[in-house]
Amino acid sequence: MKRFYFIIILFGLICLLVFCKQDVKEPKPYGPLPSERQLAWHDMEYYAFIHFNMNTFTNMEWGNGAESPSQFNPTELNARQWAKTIKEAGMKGVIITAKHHDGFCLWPSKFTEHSVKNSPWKNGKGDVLKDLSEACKEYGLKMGIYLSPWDRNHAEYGKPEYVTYFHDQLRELLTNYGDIFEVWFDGANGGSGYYGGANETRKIDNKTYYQWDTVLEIVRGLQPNAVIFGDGGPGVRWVGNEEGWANETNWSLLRQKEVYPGYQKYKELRSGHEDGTHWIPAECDVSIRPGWYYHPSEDIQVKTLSRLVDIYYQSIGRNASLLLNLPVDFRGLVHEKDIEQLMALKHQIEKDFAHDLAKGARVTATNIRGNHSKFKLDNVIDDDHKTYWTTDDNVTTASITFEFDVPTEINRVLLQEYISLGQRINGFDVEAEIDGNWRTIDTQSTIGAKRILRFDTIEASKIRINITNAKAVPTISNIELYRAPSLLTEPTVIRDAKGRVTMETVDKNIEIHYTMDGTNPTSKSKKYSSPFIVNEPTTLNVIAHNPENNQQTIPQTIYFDISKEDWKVVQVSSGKLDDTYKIIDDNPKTTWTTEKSDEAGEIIIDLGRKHQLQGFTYMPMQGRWPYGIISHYEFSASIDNKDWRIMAKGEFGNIKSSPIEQIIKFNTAKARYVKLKGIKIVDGDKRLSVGEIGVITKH
Ligand code: FUL
Repeated sequence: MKRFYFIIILFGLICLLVFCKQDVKEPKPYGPLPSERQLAWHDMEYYAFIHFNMNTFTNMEWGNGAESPSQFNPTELNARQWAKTIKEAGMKGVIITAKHHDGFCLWPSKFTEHSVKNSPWKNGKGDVLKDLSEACKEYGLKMGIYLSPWDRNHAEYGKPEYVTYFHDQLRELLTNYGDIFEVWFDGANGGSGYYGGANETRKIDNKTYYQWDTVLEIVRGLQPNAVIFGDGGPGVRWVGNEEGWANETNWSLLRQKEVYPGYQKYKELRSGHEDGTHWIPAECDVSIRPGWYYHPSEDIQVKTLSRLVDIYYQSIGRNASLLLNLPVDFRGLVHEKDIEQLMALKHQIEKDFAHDLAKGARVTATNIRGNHSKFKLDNVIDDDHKTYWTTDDNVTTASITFEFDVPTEINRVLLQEYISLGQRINGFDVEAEIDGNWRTIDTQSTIGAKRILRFDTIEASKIRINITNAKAVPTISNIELYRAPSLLTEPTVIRDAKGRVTMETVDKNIEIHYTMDGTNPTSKSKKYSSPFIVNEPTTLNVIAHNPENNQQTIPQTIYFDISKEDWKVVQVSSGKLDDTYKIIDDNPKTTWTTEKSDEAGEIIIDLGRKHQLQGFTYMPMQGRWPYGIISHYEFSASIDNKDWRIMAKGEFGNIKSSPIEQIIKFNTAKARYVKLKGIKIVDGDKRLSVGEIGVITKH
């Protein structure tokens, strides 16, 4: 009998369990939701922009439309090299400037003569879009197109005829090159241009002129899976800067009706609109160099690893995607320097996310929806982004705790909401139990598709994530915890005009070691701790060393000549005298320039005492738009500022393309005064500019 009751009770319990389980439903979706095509786009995360077009050959950022197709002539164009690079860098696709504002088309459009078909490249038989789409197929990349609405070449720009042309070209691009994942429309618009020879200014109404409804129909009809990028989407929105960052608070939502191409309050796009009416997530577009297009002078300005790492965390780590631009050069190749940095970034990110510590931890939560396995906590560590953890209805605050067997070092937390049901969380913090005490590590607002928090390494026995504010029950598909290694980058070594040498690394856990006797530095060499004085000619050999894993950078050799403490600029042919300290402040970033037309600008410096000179250095103006760079010089020396002897005269070869420090040696002479004269200035500019002047002494 007893056995009978037992079976009945057991049966009852099983029924109850089955009944309860069936009762646990998915939470209701909340707010605007992403479409299937947007969800596929979210998965892309990191993809390349390629700016390559007429501007590559004219050394411009914006051509005015009067360029001739004959100027487009890459010598080694190889789209497979682009695709291979992009794939190896860990990116999932590429968007190409099929047509930029100057109107030149990289494909042989049947609607214009202003295209590759009239260029010398492949005798007019080439098609860059075709080459790229084949290369993308080969390397498993998705392809997108940038088609500038503004066209400074087209004679009918501003009239309805141009809009027909724009739509026709869009159809052509969306028909002939396979699947397109994103169509990119730039906000820059209207203004001066060539316009078929009219050379005038034309204004259009950004909201109405291009007939965006028709554009949408064309894209949806021909490429239903493509998202449309614009200031206000409708598929993906601009992030409101071209520097590669979103705000920490970042909603994938916009009040769509308010935002149009060329939106004035574009800074709002960095956070989106919390009360947005549509799902329109942010994309961070940024170039690996200062410019979007290739300029040889920017070969020395490729973004550093630490800058790229910051960009990664401030875009992908802040609920946005990263569209990183590679300015393909005039050979038609991604430049070696850019590849080097791309791969450095890839390897660093791989190291940062090498070992997920959440996987080995015990996980508990304050609430699990219906205690049902469908919403179990394992879902946040199971690598399946389609499963998620969530809470009972009306429970919008909850905590998830990870407990380690032994205290564990952590400096990254990665979180993902299950966005198919909407973006819900608007407040969370991370706490750590350190030596038995709980400490708040970070307090933040939104999560979205992906959020990564970076913080100083802590050793914790538990990590707790508290959802403190959610618009509806939180749904979390993924949580990862990492201990990323310190970022090992070359140290920056600077000396100021007083001879004070300062060394710095981006990560404070990295050590700097150096020698001053010409030997190779190792981690056993003198460790840098605070600034020191170098007044006499000295060669420093420097490395950065990571004590965590014993890795170090390749030694850098830095030469400092006599310090400039006693120097004075005593005469300049024009320009402000009280600004002349910028010539000798040992800071190449500060620039001094002459003010007016100065046929042969010159600068006289008093070195304070006599030295045996055997050369001089000239650092041209740095920065994005330098001017006044000396191309032909004359350098003289004097004991008394009266009798002058010309020590060297000539040309700074290639200085326009490569504005780096120029080092000119001459026969030794004793002198206290030196004079640099600009005989010719780059581009025939009337002004003369100086980033820095130095001397090389004999010792
Ligand atoms: C801008 C354009 O004007 C730039 O030339 C570049 O194409 C960039 C991606 O978008 O607004």
